[in-house]
Amino acid sequence: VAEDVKTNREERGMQFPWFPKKIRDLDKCHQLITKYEPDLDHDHPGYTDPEYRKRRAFFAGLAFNYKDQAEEMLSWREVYRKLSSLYPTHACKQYLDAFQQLEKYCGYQENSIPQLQDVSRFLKERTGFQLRPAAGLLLPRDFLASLALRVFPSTQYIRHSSSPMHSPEPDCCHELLGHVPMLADKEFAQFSQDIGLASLGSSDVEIEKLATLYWFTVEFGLCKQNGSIKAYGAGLLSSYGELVYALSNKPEHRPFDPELMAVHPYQDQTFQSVYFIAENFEDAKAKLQKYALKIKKPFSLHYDPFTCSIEVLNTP
Ligand code: NLE
Ligand code: FE2
Repeated sequence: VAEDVKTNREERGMQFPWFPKKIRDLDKCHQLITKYEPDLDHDHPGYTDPEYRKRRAFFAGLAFNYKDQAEEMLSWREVYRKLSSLYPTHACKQYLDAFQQLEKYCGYQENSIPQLQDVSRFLKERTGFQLRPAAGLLLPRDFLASLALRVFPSTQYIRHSSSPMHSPEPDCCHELLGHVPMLADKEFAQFSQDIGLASLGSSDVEIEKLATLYWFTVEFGLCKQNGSIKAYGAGLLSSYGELVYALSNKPEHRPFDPELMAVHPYQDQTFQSVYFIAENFEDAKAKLQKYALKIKKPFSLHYDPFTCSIEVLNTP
C-alpha cells in the first residue's frame, strides 16, 4: 500500500512535497494511521472478536477502493446514454411508461447508479416485487423459486468497461435497465411470478424447460404493439448491440409458443438466432398458464399475497 502511494505521488523534479489539486487526486491521499486498528491494538474492544474484525475490514476495503467508482460511473453513463436513445423506438410501451416513472421518482439518470434499496422500494409499491442482492448468476431452480415469491435476485457489480454494449452475464446495468422497468408492470410481474410458481417442486427436466422459456420471454422476448415489434426482454433492453440486432431483419422471428420455446436451443455467449414474438402479455400469460398446468405435481400451490408465502394444498 505504502509503495503504491509513493509511486503514485512521485512528481519528477519537485522541490517540495506533492499535494492534491483536484478531488480526484484524493485517491492518492489514503494512507492510514493503523495503530488504533483492532488487528494491531490489543486494547481495542474488538481485538478478540474475529467476526467484527472481518466486517470492519470489509468496510475498510470499500473505502479504500472508492476510486474504482469513477470508472464504473463512466461505464454506467455510457450504457445509460446509448440505451435510452434507443428505447423510444425499440422498447415496448410498458417499459417506456415505467422508465419515465423511474426517472421521475427513483433517481434513474446517467450520472448516478440507482441504489438497490430505493429501486426495490419503488417496485414493491408498484407490483409487490422486491430486489434481493445476488452474488452472480443463480442456479435455475433457485432463481425461479425467488420469482415465485416475487423476489428478484439482482447482481450489483458492473460489466467490464471494455464491453459496455454487451455483457455475457447479468450485471447492475442489466438488472436496472433490463429487468426493473418491466417488473414495474402488473401484468408482466404476474407473468414472471407464474414461471416461478410453475417451477416449485418440478423435476430437473421441467426446470430446464422453464428456464429456457424464461430465457426466450423475460430475457429475450419481443412483442407486437400497434403493428410493429418491440422488445420487452431484459437481455435485449440492457444490450445496445443485441437490441438493435433483435429488431433488425437478421434474426428469425417466430410466434409465441411455450411448448416450442421451452425446448429451443439458446445462446448464452452471443446474440440469439431466433426471437419469439408475443401477441401481448395477456395472451402470453394465458399460454404460459396452460403450459404450466401440464407439469404433473402431487400437490397444488397457492400464493398468499397477504403473507407473501406459498401454501401447499392436497399433499398426498
Ligand atoms: N447480454 C445482456 C447485456 O448485455 O446486458 C445480459 C444478459 C444476461 C442474461
Ligand atoms: Fe436477467
